[in-house]
Amino acid sequence: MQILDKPWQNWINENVARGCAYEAMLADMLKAGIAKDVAVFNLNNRSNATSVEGQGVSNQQTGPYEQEASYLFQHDNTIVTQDGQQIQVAMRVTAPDVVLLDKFMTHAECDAFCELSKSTLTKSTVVDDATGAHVGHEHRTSMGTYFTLGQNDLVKKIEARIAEITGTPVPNGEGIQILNYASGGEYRPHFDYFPDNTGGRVHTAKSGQRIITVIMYLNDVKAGGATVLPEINLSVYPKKGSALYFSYFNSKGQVDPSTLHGGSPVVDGEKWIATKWIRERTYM
Ligand code: PD2
Ligand code: ZN
Repeated sequence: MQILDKPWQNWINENVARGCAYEAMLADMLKAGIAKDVAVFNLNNRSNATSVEGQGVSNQQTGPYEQEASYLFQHDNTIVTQDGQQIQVAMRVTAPDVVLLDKFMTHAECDAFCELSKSTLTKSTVVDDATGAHVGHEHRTSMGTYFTLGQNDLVKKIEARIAEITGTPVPNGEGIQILNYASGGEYRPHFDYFPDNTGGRVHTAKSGQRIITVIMYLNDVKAGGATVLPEINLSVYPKKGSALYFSYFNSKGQVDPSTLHGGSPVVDGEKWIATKWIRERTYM
C-alpha cells in the first residue's frame, strides 16, 4: 500500500493532534485526489509513538503525564471496519484516553471465544515486582487462558479489527487473553503498564512498554463485575459484545497513572472477558 509523502503525514498528525474527526480528514483527502484505500490506510497506520520506536523504554516519570492524540480516531458515532463490523462509539474521555465501543464483537464471536477457552482455563497470575515471574495473587481471582497470535480464524479476525481501529500493527499485540470470573471474582485496581522496577524491566526489555488495553466483554453479568477507573470515577458495566479501550503511553515515554483500573467483584452470575494488550514494538 502506498505510504503518503511527509507533508501528508504531517498534515494527518497535526489534524489528529487538533482532535479532527476521522470522517472530515478522510473527506479532505479524497477531495485532494487521494484514492480511498490509500487514504484509509494512511489514516489508520499513522503512528503517534514513532519517536520511541526502537529505543529502550523509560518509565521514569519526568513530570505530569502529557496527553497526546488518541490512537483511536474520533469517528462520527460509528466505525465500520474492513470486515463489516459496525462499531458504535458509546462514550469517550480524552484525558485519560478512554473509549467505550458498543457492538465491537458479534454475540456469536463472544460465544465462540468462551467455548474455545473453557477447557484450558487456569488460575490467573500477576507479575512479581522483584523477579518478573508470573505468580498467583489474592488481588486477582479469575481463571484465564491465552491464544497465541493468529491461533485460529476468530483470533485473526479480532486481532485485525483491533489493529485497524487503533492503527497499531497486529504483531505489536500480546496474545488475546480470556478471563472468567466466578461470583466474588475480581481484579483489584492496578496499571496494565509495567512498573519501572526489576520485575517490570524483565517484561519491557524486548518489546517495550504496554501502550493500549482493549477489554472485550463476552457476556452480560447479572450483577457486579464493572470495570472501574477510580481516578476518573468511571464504572463500565459488562455488556456482551462491547469493548473498553484505553491508552497510557506517550511519545516522551511517560505512562499515565490516571488509567488505574480494576474489575470489581462479580455479585451474581459469572463474567467473561477477552483482553488485548498492545506493546510499543513487535511482541516477542
Ligand atoms: O475484568 C476486568 O474488568 C478487568 C479490569 C482490569 C480486566 C483487566 N484489568 C485486565 O485484563 O487487565
Ligand atoms: Zn488491567
